[in-house]
Amino acid sequence: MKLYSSSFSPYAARVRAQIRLKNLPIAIEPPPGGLRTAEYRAVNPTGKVPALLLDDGRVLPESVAILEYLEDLHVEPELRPRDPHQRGHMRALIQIADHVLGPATFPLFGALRGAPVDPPTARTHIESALGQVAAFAGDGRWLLGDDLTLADVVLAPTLYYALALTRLTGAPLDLAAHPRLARWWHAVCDHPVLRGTLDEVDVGFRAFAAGLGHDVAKIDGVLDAHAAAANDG
Ligand SMILES: N[C@@H](CCC(=O)N[C@@H](CS)C(=O)NCC(=O)O)C(=O)O
Repeated sequence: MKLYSSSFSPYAARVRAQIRLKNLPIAIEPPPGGLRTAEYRAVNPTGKVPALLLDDGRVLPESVAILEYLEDLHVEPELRPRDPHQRGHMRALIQIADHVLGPATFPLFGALRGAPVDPPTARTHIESALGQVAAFAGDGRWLLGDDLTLADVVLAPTLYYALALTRLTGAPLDLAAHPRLARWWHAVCDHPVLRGTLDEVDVGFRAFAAGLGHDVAKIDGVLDAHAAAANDG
């Protein structure tokens, strides 16, 4: 099997983290021909990353579908709670990541390219999305308790972007205002696999933002949990 991935993609990062957590023999490669190319679309018609190429040549797109597929195929270590309610809860957090928090960050990608976006307004939407995540987070080290689940794997790169984009566009998110999530971010940044994967995202995103002329020093410390509170610098 092969995972087509880009370092900066929060969607691809989820699957890379899962592959490493489960120690799966899946090669991680850039999309053949590059994103949006005819060559890659011939392999994966969505043209997006991630996509999983199976050994028989079939392709599975969409990060959450890939995460669930790999969980079904390789159960250990389990990244889905066994309790049906907890499992539903995990999926609800994933939906919030993809349909609420992620989309709240999208305007700030536009802002990086000069679109007329008001960063404080975007930050308000992000804050509200984080409120939803915090409201559904349980007690314990991870979002659903003491065990790491796909909810953590999915939300970690999304929160990275919420922190990095708000800093870069001049309306930094103050994670200290969300103590439950600040505590969780500590756990994420301390976890070797999650941290290593987020470091890749960080390197890729910095290169992208620097290419657009942004001062990427503003992102320094995002992955140092103790410093992830607002940084006006
Ligand atoms: N819903 C998809 C989203 C994937 C996605 O948007 N990937 C971006 C990179 S972050 C991409 O490949 N964009 C290329 C394009 O839109 O052409 C998933 O969860 O896998």
